Amino acid sequence: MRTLYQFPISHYCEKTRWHLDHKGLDYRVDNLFPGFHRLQSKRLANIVTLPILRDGEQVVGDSTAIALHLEQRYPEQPLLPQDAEQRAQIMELEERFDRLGVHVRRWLYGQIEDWSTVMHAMLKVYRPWFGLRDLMKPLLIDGVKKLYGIRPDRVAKSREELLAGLDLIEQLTGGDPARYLVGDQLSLADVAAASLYGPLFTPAGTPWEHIAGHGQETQAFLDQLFARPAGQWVLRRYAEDRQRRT
Ligand SMILES: N[C@@H](CCC(=O)N[C@@H](CS)C(=O)NCC(=O)O)C(=O)O
Repeated sequence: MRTLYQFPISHYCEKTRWHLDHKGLDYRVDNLFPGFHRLQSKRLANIVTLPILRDGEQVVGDSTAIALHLEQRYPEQPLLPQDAEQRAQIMELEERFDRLGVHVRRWLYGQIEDWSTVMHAMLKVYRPWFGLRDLMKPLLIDGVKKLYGIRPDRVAKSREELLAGLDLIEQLTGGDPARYLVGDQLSLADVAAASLYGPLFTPAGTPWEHIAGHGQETQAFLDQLFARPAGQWVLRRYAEDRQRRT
């Protein structure tokens, strides 16, 4: 049996769920409590971040390493083509979008004015533990801000970076939301780009759907991003290529 150790709203965990679902693999999720998760993640894979996948005897941490593990162990429904040149390009993009995921996260957290819906989405899967879960909220908000470097200068830099990532999607697809980033099939590059940019576009059925703690100015900016071919591309990947477990 497979177990995905995750946080529901993490876009890196979403990337791994997408990989697993694409290959039609069964798994159970174990939602670790943010902060305390490190005790378990260290023990499981000697890392501090999630996702981590237990696949039978094997434990693999980091969404890219998990993706490669799944490609190797379950070659059906490949997300990496045979062609060596395309594979190299896809892996380069996969890693590039992984780095951009950090900027998407920092910029978005930097826009939050009302943390209630974020905290609700983050913590609703855990038991209330006699009110302890809710008492943790202020600590978690503070922890998130420190951990992800939510400072005005860094948030502003992340905005530039995330825009450069959207430019890259448009450049690679020629501005056509129907096209894939490399070749004519869904690959690890598309899954990385779509899942890691997903929180900006809140596709239906994702954990980000009902999160809305930002102000009007941010919404106006997001509306511009929605209208761009890259925004439509993310939504299209979700609509057409994101198979979900039933
Ligand atoms: N490169 C890692 C990044 C994963 C990551 O940043 N996960 C975040 C959640 S979005 C995390 O676990 N943060 C908790 C922490 O750092 O303590 C991957 O691809 O798996």
